[in-house]
Amino acid sequence: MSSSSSSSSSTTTTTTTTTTTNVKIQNEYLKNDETDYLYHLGLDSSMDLKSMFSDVRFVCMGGSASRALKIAQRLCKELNVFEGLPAGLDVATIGKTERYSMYKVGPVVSVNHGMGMPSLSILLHETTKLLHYAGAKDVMFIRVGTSGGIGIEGGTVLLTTAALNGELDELFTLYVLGEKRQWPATIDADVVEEIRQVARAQCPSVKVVTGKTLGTDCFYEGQGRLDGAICEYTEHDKFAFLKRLHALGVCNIEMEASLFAAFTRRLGIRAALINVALLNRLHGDQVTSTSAQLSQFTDDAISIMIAYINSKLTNQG
Ligand code: R2B
Ligand code: URA
Repeated sequence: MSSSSSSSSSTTTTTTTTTTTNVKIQNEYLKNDETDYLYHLGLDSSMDLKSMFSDVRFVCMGGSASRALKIAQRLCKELNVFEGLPAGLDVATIGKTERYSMYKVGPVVSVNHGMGMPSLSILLHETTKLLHYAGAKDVMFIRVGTSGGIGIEGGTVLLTTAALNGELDELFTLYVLGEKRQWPATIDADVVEEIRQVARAQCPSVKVVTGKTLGTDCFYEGQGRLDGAICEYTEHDKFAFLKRLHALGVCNIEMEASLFAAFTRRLGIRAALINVALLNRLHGDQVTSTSAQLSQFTDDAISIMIAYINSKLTNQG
């Protein structure tokens, strides 16, 4: 784990990208003229997706619909390239909201992905196809979420460098056609460093660290908690597991990182994971912070994300 917090230097990385890259898909079957229904989003490829989404440069993803709304509302006020909505108006969802709530503020989409990788997977596939059909270029996906820290206190923001699966490998595992498939689940080190520098300069009061993340399919047993409805291991086993994770450089546990890192990597989409810890799992399992504290924790992670987006949009035009 490396750490940067408060007071120090205020250098902001500026990287200029000169080439443009379309959002790619890897599926020969979709290269025909039939309409592709993005069922869970309530959108389809026969719509004028180009006029709606071709300018998208960032997709912000968080678990809950209320976080997607909060991010959209903050983007309206804080995004350098967006002049805000006329007084009295609020942001509105796009498509249907049964499963996901999507908003667009200038070149930034904010959408929730639900809890866990199955829900995130649907969103990643459909959002990627949406942006592909729309002809969007140089798009970056950012997950801003919550997690349980390992050796870091509640309120600390972790920038993930690599995500581990249940076997503690830096891989995402998925069973496809009855076979186990695995892909690397790392995050581009340059992206991590860029965000760390922006955070240090723009959000100096937030404690920010970099490290690995364990992505699990279960909040309770999968994360070694002692407070689930079922627990078939001992407290000793739990701490041996957390210490093993810590020794591997894992600083937090959540439920989406491995898929997020691997999916974006497979399609060459720039990606970042900005997760705030809600608690230090070495001290307990229950999330006991007040709602005001929890809200501040996520606000801080969102502030870092928006500062980073602003730095990129300002530097690259
Ligand atoms: C973090 O928080 C959620 C579980 O409470 C899950 O989506 C995650 O990754
Ligand atoms: N989200 C998780 O997945 N785990 C935690 O401990 C806290 C939030």
